[in-house]
Amino acid sequence: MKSMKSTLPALVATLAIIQAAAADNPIIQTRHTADPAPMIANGKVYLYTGHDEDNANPFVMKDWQCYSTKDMVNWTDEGSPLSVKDFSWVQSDAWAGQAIERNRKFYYYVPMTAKGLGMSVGVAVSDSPTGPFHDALGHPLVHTGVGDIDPTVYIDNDGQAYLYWGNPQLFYVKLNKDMVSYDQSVGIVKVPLTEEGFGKREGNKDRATLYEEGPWFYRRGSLYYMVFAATGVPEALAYSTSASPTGPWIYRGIIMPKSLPKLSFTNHPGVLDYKGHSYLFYHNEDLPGGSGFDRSVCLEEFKYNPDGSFPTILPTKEGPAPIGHLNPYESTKAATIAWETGVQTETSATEGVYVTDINDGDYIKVRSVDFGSRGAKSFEGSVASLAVGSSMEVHLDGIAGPLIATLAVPDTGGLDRWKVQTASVSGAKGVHDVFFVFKGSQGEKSFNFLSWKFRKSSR
Ligand code: FUB
Repeated sequence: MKSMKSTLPALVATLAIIQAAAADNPIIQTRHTADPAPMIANGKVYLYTGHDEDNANPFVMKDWQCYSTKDMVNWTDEGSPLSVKDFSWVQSDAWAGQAIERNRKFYYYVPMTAKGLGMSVGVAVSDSPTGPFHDALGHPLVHTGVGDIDPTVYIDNDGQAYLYWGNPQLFYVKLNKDMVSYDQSVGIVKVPLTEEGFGKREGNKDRATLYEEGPWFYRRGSLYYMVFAATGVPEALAYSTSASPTGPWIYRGIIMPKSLPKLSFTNHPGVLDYKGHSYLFYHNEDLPGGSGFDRSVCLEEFKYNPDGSFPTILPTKEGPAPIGHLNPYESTKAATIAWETGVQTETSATEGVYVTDINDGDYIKVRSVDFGSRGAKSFEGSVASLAVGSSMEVHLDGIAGPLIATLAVPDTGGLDRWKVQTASVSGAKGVHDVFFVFKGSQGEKSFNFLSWKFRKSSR
């Protein structure tokens, strides 16, 4: 009979393989995120999210967050591009916004509670998709007094930009070319919420259609889409289409049903076509500590039906497959993460976003890393530490998969004193998921991790 000792390595290896194939939804694990709003710029996807503070009830949302990716699985934390503190006229509530690029400037439309006024939509502007954004006006862009939340923005092929928003009403304005004012001759238009346009809701006189909130407006081919949170809480995702940007709308059905396990009482769509693939972003409450007020952004790939209609999209634990490989020979921010356990991110004024709160046994997974046929000969990590004896193991395809490098992390003189450490590498060829497994000598906060890269073998 084989001893337990001899079967253990095989068991560990099997578990490691299962781990590598495991789930990557929710796509952000370092904090609770909500209300996803994807945007393409510079060939990348930028994902703007709300930020649910931990243990909130009701919502506690003070700032927005930004992430970027080129492969739809590894998300780089770009930090917080905007906060309610950036608006002098705002009291609280960094709710669901959306950003868009026009003439190399980025405009971020966000709903917030204005002092003495209630929910209003403001607009912030930046030269970079990752911010910092600045209040463009010093006052709300739109305020009707009737549920001015959840702005969605789109620039049509003829250059006309539209901003839709609202709960329980749906409003729009035609934005001027400056993107921070709107056509006063048209004014604020209230969309007729008809049964034909937005479906029928039973038993609610005040909300007779399925439209609730969270509109996501865009054009695909000749069809305009209004995807929205539907039915009242718990919310489904549904959609309507139109031949024109201003309706009339035709209700087309439910995309993501409500009351599925782990979905939160709200939901919020973000829809994107990128590199020939179609994606639906939404949120659930599936992270540890999750709740209806501590939500997490998730992602599914889907295919439109040939007539442009949506299929039913169900939440998965897996999320989408990678659509590209990560180049390990370019410097990569440590805050580029497909999945992690235990770590957090913070932003330094000089270095940007780094990984912190590293405890013994925590790990980061980076997916689909292409080492090429020659493979890697060394690994460099920029780290900062106040302790001696910490290290970082680099494994392939699982936390207990093949160990290709061990990086010693010395006392660098401070948790903000960065030092590039080097380790030799063996056995890294071809495409693999890479796992950085942290070994802390001091338990909590053993060291900080800023960036990494591999060096290629010469033969
Ligand atoms: O995140 C706060 C609010 O919850 C959003 O504005 C709504 O869309 C809902 O997700």
